Amino acid sequence: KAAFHWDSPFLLDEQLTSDERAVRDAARDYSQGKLAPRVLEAFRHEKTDPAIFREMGELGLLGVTIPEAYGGAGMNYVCYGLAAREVERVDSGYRSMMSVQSSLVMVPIYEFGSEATRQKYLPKLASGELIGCFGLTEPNHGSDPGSMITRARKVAGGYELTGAKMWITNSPIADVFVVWAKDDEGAIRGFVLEKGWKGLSAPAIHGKMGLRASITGEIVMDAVFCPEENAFPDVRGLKGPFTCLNSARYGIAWGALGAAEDCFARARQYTMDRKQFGRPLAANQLIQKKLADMLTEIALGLQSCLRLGRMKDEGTAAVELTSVMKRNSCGKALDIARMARDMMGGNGISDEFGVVRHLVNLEVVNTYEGTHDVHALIIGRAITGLAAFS
Ligand code: TGC
Ligand code: FAD
Repeated sequence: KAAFHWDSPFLLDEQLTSDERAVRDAARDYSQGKLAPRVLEAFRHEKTDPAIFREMGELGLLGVTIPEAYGGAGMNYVCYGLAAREVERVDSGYRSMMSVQSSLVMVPIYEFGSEATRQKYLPKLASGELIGCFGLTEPNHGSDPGSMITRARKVAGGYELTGAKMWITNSPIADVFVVWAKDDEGAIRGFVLEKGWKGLSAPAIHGKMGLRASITGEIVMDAVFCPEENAFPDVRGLKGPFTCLNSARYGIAWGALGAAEDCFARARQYTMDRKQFGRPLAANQLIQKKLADMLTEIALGLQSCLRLGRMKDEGTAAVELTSVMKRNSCGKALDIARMARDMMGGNGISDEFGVVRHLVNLEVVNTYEGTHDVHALIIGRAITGLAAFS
């Protein structure tokens, strides 16, 4: 009789190559060894340690899918997903820092930048010497970025950018800003700005109740001059930013399940250890049902993420499939974190027990990169051919 493994029912390991397992192990060792010991203080005091970018860079965790010629790791999408899962097992904020740098800053520079722009920025972003951010959302345009009002006016030798971006991960500590704005013809274009350029500022947003280990801010542009060579030359329209989101949303699909796995493991251990009515909580049917539900959703979710990763690597993944997985992983992880919190009673409310931090983080993860409902509408449009956005 084959043995059942509650922590990996589909034997995920056996479906990975040795390279993929090595990336996963390196990301796990770093996350558990270096990130886990500092997350509680970082979260409590809303402290983002910029050194984390250099640490991740040294390990090759920034730009996992970017070719080695540009400083990336040149690995496949499965590796990227496995790394996101390990980092987010500790905290969604740390995965956020990694995925913005990798998918939302390095991917557009690699996909849309000129050769000179790639050479100038990618190696230093890969090493973590430079920190990047991605500005799409505006104060009045979140789910509907196509209505953005930030403008890039053509001037001699480049463009002048005016507008504001809101809720931007990494922006207060960023050196490089990938921002999206409409040109004189009304077409959305991408621009690479640098810290210190006249008219550019990035004030921090304080008081977040989730994702507190990851700094978030605004990007304020008051007639910022961007030279022609820092505008992406060819890409126009939402295809530009959405290409980056396809990669980041995929990483989130894996990452959110890493957070869910941590909640599941903690709830399992807690209910095995804690006794009420003279026996372990885990001996009760209601508790076992919750554990069974958690295991089932995590196992099915991880298996589907692996399949999506393989399809991305083969080039057969439709973008809507990423919406299916981003939405499923975030929604299910949020349910699992809530269940785990409940199973740990009063202790579950304490940040020292880990799960409530995942819970409030996952509220954010369920919202950014397209809300749970917006992804339902993307899937609904693919099913019916009818767009329900407006
Ligand atoms: P729609 O008509 O759907 O598309 C306009 C153009 O874009 C193309 N396109 C895509 N291209 C590549 N990949 C995709 N996934 C694409 N989806 C659409 C499409 O083909 C079309 O091209 P063209 O050439 O025909 O013009 O545009 P819409 O305005 O109707 O879209 C509506 C909707 C809801 C799908 C879209 O706006 C949306 O996804 N909204 C959600 C916004 C969002 O996800 N924002 C994320 C901001 S970044 C962030 O949150 C980072 S957090 C990071 C962290 O900390 O980890
Ligand atoms: P809204 O679009 O106003 O949505 C509010 C509610 O209305 C949601 O429930 C939504 O599902 C619903 N809704 C919207 N439209 C419809 C519709 N047509 N039908 C039915 N329901 C609808 N953005 C960046 O560009 N870069 C970043 O780095 C970044 N990092 C972030 C970090 C954090 C901590 C947070 C909180 C956000 C971040 N975001 C970032 C922004 C994020 O992508 C947006 O918050 C998200 O896209 C939702 O936009 P919104 O907040 O304006 O909500």
